[in-house]
Amino acid sequence: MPSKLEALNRWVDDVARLTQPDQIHWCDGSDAEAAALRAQMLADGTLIELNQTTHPGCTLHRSHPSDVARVEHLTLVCTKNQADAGPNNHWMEPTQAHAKIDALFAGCMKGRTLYVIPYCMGPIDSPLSRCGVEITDSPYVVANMRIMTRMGSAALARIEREGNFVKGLHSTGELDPQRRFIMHFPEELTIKSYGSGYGGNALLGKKCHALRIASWQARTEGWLAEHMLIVGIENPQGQTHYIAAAFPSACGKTNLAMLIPPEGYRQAGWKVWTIGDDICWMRPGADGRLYAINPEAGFFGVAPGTDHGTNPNALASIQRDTIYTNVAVTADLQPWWEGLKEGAPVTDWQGRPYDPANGPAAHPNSRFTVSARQAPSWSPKAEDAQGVPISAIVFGGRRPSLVPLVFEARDWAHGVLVGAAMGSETTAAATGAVGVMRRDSMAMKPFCGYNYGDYFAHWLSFDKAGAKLPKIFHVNWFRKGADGKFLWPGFGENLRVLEWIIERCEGRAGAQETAIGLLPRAQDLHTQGLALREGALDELLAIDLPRWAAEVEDIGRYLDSFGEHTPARLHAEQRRVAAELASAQTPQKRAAVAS
Ligand code: O2Y
Ligand code: MN
Repeated sequence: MPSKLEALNRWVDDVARLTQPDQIHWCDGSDAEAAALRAQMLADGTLIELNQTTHPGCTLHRSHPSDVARVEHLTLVCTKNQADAGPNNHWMEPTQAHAKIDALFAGCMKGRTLYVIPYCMGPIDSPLSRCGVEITDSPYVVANMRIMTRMGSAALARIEREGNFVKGLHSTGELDPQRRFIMHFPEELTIKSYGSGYGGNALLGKKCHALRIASWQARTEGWLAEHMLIVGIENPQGQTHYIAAAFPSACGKTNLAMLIPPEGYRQAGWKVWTIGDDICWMRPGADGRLYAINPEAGFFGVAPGTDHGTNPNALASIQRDTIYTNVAVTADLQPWWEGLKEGAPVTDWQGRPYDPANGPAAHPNSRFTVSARQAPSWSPKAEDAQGVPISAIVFGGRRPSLVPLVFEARDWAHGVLVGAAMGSETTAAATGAVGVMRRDSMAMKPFCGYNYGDYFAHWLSFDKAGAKLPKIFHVNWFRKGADGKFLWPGFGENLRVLEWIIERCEGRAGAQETAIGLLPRAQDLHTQGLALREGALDELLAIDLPRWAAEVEDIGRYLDSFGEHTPARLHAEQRRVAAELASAQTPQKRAAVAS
């Protein structure tokens, strides 16, 4: 038997009996195995070799045109009681769900190889890490999982030692959108995914395990599994603060995780260290602080928009040994996407001669898969078994109006309310309805594996005797002026906001107490050398009290939507902020405080 763990062998046997593969391959994660799989995929057209002079080791995969993104309406959380999944999840009763998806799996691997991928989410020797095994019939998934996780023999050894693992069963099936499901059974620590070969639907270590299943495990075991980047900010004195930040998908998490300091900051000695760009697991340490690991080992980043100007570190990372998915290519087979200044597309993401009449050359959700170690900003602390101590948690969304550039929550419970209320206003491109508020609590709406009300209660439970919790902040890089233009330049300049956040954590920066939280005054932010428009900073730091009162009322209705699962403490916090806003609308001015 390939494994010393009887339960694992039994599960592989059961799956093989159901899916009937021609052969079974246990992945060891070796270079030889990766080379053989690559050769096989180049031979059968699953991968296309890109220009090996400009992009050594890089390949391109074109997914089925109907299989290009996560599919939230087909993503289910299957708990015995529907209330445990909550109104934030699509739900199916587990017995019915197993029957439905097992019927799809029956015989689906005939003529194919069944790959067994043992993997570890997080450093292989970390007590914060958790293991899983993905069974798949896709060699492309194997190649991606090798980059995105610690995969192979070392993971198998840990699984055999611990005796438990998350089970993930995946088949690309016929890639028919009518026969596609991504099902989660958190009570059984099991995932079943059928009919998609793409990203979050197929690389089961990522969203399915590290967020949906892990959030459930985290609640049971007293930790947090979050949709957050982790970044280290080193000041000129050589002290590094680690920040965990949650933004909804496609709001620039990878850019912030790999931020390049503005020239003046670079010269002064500021450095930015990337720990992770998408997922963060946090747990209280013996000293009461929260310690975080990035459970992933690579980046599955959005290609369009990545360039020297927006994310030079990402661009530098993906010049070699990268799997590209659904990008366009130039005449000399270099990868290309919208926003890349150099080169021009001749073949689009579907392999057709590029014609602007067919839409963008690269699919808007086209991706690169690359080892995190290839980022020039990659932090060696990302391998630390105990994780990094988190000084600040930052929430943010796309809020063209109302929400200031940055504010600090007055305490943990207020911070949980701020995270619960976060979200984005829709743009015309997304839905057709402009300016509609879509709340996405802690950026976990598509990823929380249980009832959001219970999740808020879990967050609140960290505030207990002995805890030395991070401060919580909210940022908004997307505020627009009356002319519809962004008021804040964003990208590297965001470090100025992070500097204030860090100095607040150190007790060094000033702030003004307001009804919605603590805001920097203009003089508290370092804006030297920044070409802001006249009045922009005042607008970025202003609070429109009547509109905020309406916002907080809306937050109250949102909390009500989770019924009795929403903790009373959070309702009380919402009422406290509403009352503060009501009293702030009287003429008395609130005192400005310096820390
Ligand atoms: O569409 C997909 O399958 C990828 S989704 C994704 C990938 C990397 C990081 N974040 C996300 C996300 O949707 O949040
Ligand atoms: Mn994400």
